[in-house]
Amino acid sequence: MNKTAKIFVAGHRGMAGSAIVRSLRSKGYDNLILRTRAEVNLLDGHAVQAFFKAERPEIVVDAAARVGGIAANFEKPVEFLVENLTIQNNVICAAAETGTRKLLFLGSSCIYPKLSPQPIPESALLTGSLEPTNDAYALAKIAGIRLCQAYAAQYGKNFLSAMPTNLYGPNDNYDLQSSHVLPALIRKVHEAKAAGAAEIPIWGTGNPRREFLHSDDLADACVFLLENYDSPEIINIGCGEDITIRELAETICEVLGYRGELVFDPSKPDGTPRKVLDMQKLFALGWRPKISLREGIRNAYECFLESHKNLA
Ligand code: GFB
Repeated sequence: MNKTAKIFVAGHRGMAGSAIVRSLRSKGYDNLILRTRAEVNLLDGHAVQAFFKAERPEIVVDAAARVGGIAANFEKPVEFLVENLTIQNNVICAAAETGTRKLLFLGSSCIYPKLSPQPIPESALLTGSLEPTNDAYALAKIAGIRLCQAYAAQYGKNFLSAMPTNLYGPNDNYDLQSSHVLPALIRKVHEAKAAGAAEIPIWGTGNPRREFLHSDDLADACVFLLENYDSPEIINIGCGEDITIRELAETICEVLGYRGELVFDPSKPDGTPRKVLDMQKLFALGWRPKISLREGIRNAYECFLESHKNLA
């Protein structure tokens, strides 16, 4: 990929998009086109088409999506389905119509069936029923994958789709109702420690297993794919290692220096029992993650403190 290529990163203010922008810049890609929602609302098809016609980006990374944790997905399936279908249709179709040379669409590990073989190979897609707590989001992402593959098959477009595992990092969402587990637990542990509380509540049984990847590793993998991968076949992005939610909570308590008790609430949903990606395909191409979970949690906590210092 040419260092002067004109690259549009959709969703550049989100956790994944902002990490991809940092990674592109650090690798010498400076011709980035970035637009806030106020400048180009990706839900507005006319605005998106006008933007693509005016700018004609050579490369597009679609990291724009409505995202959220298990509760947000479960409570707002309409928004997760409609907004994600709309944004991705607008971006992918406009890119195709205005001559974008290569497009990377970000999916999610939740596209795979609830009871997939573990670790989950790319071939598990559409082989079984989805996890009900996030099937709206998963179905939208599956439609995005299929749209990229259809453009590749019908019009020869170099549109690829990558499936990131559960992500965390700078610019994460720390709202306790809508966030994912890792930022939620950072916040809960921080607040319990500050208040001298004896315990913290954890949703579910603590038994589900999840894989966690720092957004800077995700971004590094995305740039690697832009530079080295040209196939409509989906490809996983993870670290290939998982832990239980209980182990995650214990690790966060250790890193933040909190010694209270973990109190599990089984009335809250566990979601899918296990989700760890099979990383053979991307690892065989020569990519590896660099950030350990402890190091990543330390970094995420520093970012949390920085962004919440005015609230303290
Ligand atoms: O990260 P999370 O919200 O989503 O929850 P998923 C993972 C696990 O952590 C579940 C438990 O078993 C939760 O019950 N958990 C424990 C908590 N305490 C908490 C808490 O305070 N907050 C949250 N949020 N969870 C998401 C999908 O599934 O995976 C998204 O909903 C997306 O669509 C993402 O695909 C990658 O890992 O279950």
